[in-house]
Amino acid sequence: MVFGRSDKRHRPDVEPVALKILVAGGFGVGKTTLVGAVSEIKPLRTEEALSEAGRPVDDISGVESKHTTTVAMDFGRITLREDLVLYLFGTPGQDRFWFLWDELAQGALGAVVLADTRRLEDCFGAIDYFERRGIPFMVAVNCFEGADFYPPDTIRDALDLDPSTPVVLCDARDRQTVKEVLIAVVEHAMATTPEEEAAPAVG
Ligand SMILES: Nc1nc2c(ncn2[C@@H]2O[C@H](COP(=O)(O)OP(=O)(O)OP(=O)(O)O)[C@@H](O)[C@H]2O)c(=O)[nH]1
Ligand SMILES: [Mg+2]
Repeated sequence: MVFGRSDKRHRPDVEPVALKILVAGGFGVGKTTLVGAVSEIKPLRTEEALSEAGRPVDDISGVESKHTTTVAMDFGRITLREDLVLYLFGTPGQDRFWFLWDELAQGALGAVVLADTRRLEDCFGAIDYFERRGIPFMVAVNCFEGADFYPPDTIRDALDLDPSTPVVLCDARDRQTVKEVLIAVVEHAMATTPEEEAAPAVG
């Protein structure tokens, strides 16, 4: 109950549902870029400089302009609809941070696995992780300049994915294409998750 001059007219009619979505994929594939491109809050980043000591393990081929790497997570938020807010959690890309994933995956509705066709194998680990835990996921190919173009069906075959797993092309720097990816992952997760789990209590 609200008394007096309520600010009700500024409020949506329903309390928004908040969903947690993971953004995963190999090292340097554009996870931090994707979260930053759509987040309506200043994204929380945990970037550290790539170091000389890390050079043998941090393969920056294809992303030579890369000077930092995520060491814990990215965090951002986007309101997809008045009644639907997504909290985005970007995972660290490097294998030495796998131990953080179980924590990040807690309560996630679904995941976007970002892929780069120049090194498709880098996303195998993320795909295995979500398949093994039954977390609905989709693949978004981040189209870097100079990378060969493959149609989504070819990529789905190459990754040996279930035919129902969405595969879309995007540009991690472009808000509109990233939004389409996020809509696709929510729809896919809703379609594959049992109803009582997919619909969190509202209010
Ligand atoms: N050309 C191009 N460059 C991109 C694109 N997406 C990301 N980049 C660049 O690629 C580099 C890697 O991007 P990040 O967003 O840091 O990648 P990440 O997946 O978060 O990396 P880690 O957290 O270290 O695994 C950065 O220099 C970006 O500016 C893209 O779509 N096209
Ligand atoms: Mg990152």
